[in-house]
Amino acid sequence: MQSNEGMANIRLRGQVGSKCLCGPFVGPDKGFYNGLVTINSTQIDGNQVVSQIQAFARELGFSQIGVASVDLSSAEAGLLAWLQQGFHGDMAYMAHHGLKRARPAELVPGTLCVITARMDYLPRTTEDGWQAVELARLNQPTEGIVSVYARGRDYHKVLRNRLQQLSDRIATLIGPFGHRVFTDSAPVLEAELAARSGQGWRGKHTLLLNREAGSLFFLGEIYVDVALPVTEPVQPHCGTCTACMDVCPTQAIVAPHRLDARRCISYLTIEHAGAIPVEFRAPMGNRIYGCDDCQLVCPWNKFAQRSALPDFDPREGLSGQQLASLFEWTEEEFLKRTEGSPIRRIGHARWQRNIAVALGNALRQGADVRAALLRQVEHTSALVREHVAWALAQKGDSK
Ligand code: B12
Ligand code: SF4
Ligand code: SF4
Repeated sequence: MQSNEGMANIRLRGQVGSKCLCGPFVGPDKGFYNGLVTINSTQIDGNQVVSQIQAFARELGFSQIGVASVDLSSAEAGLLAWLQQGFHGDMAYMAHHGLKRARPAELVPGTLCVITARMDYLPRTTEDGWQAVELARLNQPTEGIVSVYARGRDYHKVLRNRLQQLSDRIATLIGPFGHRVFTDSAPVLEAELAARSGQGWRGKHTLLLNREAGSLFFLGEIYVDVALPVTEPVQPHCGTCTACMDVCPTQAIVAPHRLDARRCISYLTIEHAGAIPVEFRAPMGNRIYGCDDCQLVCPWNKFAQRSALPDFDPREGLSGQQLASLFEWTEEEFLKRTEGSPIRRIGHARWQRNIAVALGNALRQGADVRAALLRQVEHTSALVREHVAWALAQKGDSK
């Protein structure tokens, strides 16, 4: 999925003399002793504060709240190994901040703990048996598949806004406190923080998984300068299952909990800016933005919960659409239709690059899509032209 981090880096590069990505908190002094949070010389029961935060969070559409400590030192070696193997590909932002990603108190000095939040995104109108419906789409070569998370409003906007509202409500409870909200917007090990605070366990596909909610939820955090009592992690429940690893079309899950992003269709269609390596074009099938396969086959996703918010309702034109008609969108139409959607970030050329690959795959399966491709052979983007040429070279039965 496309992270906001790249964009945040660009914005923050202009900060003169700032060594830290985010400035330190400005807020009153706080301490924590025997479950009591001391704020402005008043002692409050930390557990009660956390329960109250849970209640606020539910009203705002979040599904669960946790509290993690800032000690992620045991994750540092794995993070470094992942980077050293080059698994991040050209997501330079993943390497930029080194170990700050695993050190919340270095990213935001003064952080004493992290409030973690998760928000379900399965659209409200989703029918039972949706996993089978989504898997069946993969066998409709002329249909373009946008992954479920990206069919509605951009989650960065939804979560950031609601995490800020949550912070404001916490302030009404405990008074002013230092905080920063994040959702995929800064060097933060989100899944790791969520796992440590009991939001679920890390599946073999690396995503966070919950017994009552599967994995179709987003994560967000509030770094705070109040030492709240941490919430306990849960046991993993993958057992001997390897369904996600077995189904992955590009073998991106190279070992349990190890993802080589360079092979992942989500990375290739969203994060990667250049040409899609030829070896991955056929396995992409008709996936044109992100990929859900490892989640669709996960047995725990039969417990995935519908979102409490209308924001993730699918927009017209982003599911059940024919590739040929999506390929016709002009840049203007693309910008109009993807306003407020995460898809907008990849831009029109990458969108068309992805669709061209899917059309080539459809052509190979005998679909009559040659005319749609021929209309774009003179495309102004060299990137799109090359993918169109590849697509037309796929052998099919159509004339
Ligand atoms: C970069 C990124 C991607 C990349 C890489 C994904 C990855 N697994 O690393 C790409 C573009 C492929 C991607 C895809 C997707 N993403 Co994404 N992504 C992120 C991002 C920005 C950072 C993840 C990260 O830190 N990776 C770095 C590795 C090192 O971290 P790690 O997996 O935790 O690894 C730990 C261990 O497994 C071990 N380890 C890992 N590799 C190795 C290798 C070796 C050799 C060793 C020894 C150890 C080791 O060490 C690490 C530390 O303990 C997060 C947001 C955030 N800031 O956290 C969202 C995030 C993880 N993505 C999210 C989503 C929804 C997706 C997609 C489902 C979107 C889609 N439908 O297309 C897919 C799912 C693909 C998948 N199976 O993971 C959600 C996940 C929510 C959830 N329920 O868990 C997040 C949390 C965003 C959010 N705020 O909601 N994503
Ligand atoms: S998102 Fe798709 S390509 Fe990436 S690991 Fe999961 S199944 Fe594989
Ligand atoms: S598919 Fe199986 S192995 Fe993969 S995350 Fe789900 S339960 Fe775990």
